[in-house]
Amino acid sequence: MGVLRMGHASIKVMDLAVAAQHYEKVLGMKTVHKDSDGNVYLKCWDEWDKYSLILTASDQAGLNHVAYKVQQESDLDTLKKSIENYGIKTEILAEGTLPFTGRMLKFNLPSGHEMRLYAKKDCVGTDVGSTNPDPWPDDIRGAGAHWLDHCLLMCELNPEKGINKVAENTKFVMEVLGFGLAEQVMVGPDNSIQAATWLFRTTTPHDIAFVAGPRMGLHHIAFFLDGWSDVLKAADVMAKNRVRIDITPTRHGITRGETIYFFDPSGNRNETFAGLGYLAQPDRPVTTWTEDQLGRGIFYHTGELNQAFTEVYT
Ligand code: M3P
Ligand code: FE
Repeated sequence: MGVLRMGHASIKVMDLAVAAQHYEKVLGMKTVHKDSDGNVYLKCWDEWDKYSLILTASDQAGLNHVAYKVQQESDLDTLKKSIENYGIKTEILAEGTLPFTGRMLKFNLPSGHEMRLYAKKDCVGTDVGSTNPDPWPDDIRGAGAHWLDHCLLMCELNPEKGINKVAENTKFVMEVLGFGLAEQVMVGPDNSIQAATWLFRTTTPHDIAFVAGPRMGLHHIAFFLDGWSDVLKAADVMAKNRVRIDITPTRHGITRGETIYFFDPSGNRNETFAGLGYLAQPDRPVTTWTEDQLGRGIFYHTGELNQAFTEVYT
C-alpha cells in the first residue's frame, strides 16, 4: 500500500536528439515513444513499466518533476487527503495527461520540487520477459543500466533565516508518504541541523534523497548497475563516448554505493551506481554522519569533499 518506488523523472534538455542519444548509447536505455510535442520517453531493460525517463526541450537543463508509483488507484485518493491535511495543495491530472499513464496526483514538496504520484502505467515487461527468463538480454548497450533507481534533490538551507527545506521535506515524506529514514547528515552547533537525508520505501537505502544547498534544484538521477565491474565498464563507456565525468568510480560511505557521477550533454548530473547497500527496514537504526566525517560519508576512500560536487547542479 502507498508509494512503491521511483517511477520516472521528467527532465529538461537543450537538444532532444543529442540527449536521447546519451541516454541510449551511454546508459543503454531505449526510446519507447515520442509525443507530438517531440518529448522523448525512454526505458531501461530491466524495468517492466513503459518508461522511466521523459526528456523535454528547454533552453536550460533541470527537473520538471519526479514521479513515484503507488500500489493502487485508491492510494491516490487517500494520499490526496493526507497531503492536503498536512497543508500542501494538490491537483489531480487526468488519465492520459502523460501517455500510457493513469491519473496523477500532483503537488510540490516543501522544497518546491514538483512530485507526482500515479498508480497505473502500461506494463510492457522487462527485455528478458517473465517466462523462463535469461539473466540479461542480448542487445545490451552502453552501461546497460537496469533501472532508474533514485533521485537526489537539492533543497534550500539558510539557518539565519530559519529555512531548512531538507528537514521539512524529510518530515513530510516520512509522516505523509510513509518513507523511512536510512541515513542523515547532521551539521552545525551540536550537530543540530539536518543537512541531508536518504529515505526509502523499497528495501534499499534510498529511493529519494535531500541535500542542503543554496537553492533548490536537481543534483542527480541515478541508474542501477549490478556490481563493481559494471561500474568500471560504465566508466569505460563514458570515456569512449567522451562523456563529461564528474566523479570517477569510487564508493560512498553513505548507502555504501559504488558510484560514478557524470553529466548528460545538457549538464544534468547522472549517477550509475551498484550495490543494494543493506536491507533498509523501518525499524533499522538511522545512520547519522557528523559534519567532521562528512567527507568520508560522501567519498569514502579519500574522505575529501569536492566543492563542485555540491555546488554545481541544475
Ligand atoms: C548519493 C547516493 C551528496 C551525496 C550523494 C549520495 C550529493 O548520490 O546515491 O548515496 O552529497
Ligand atoms: Fe545517488
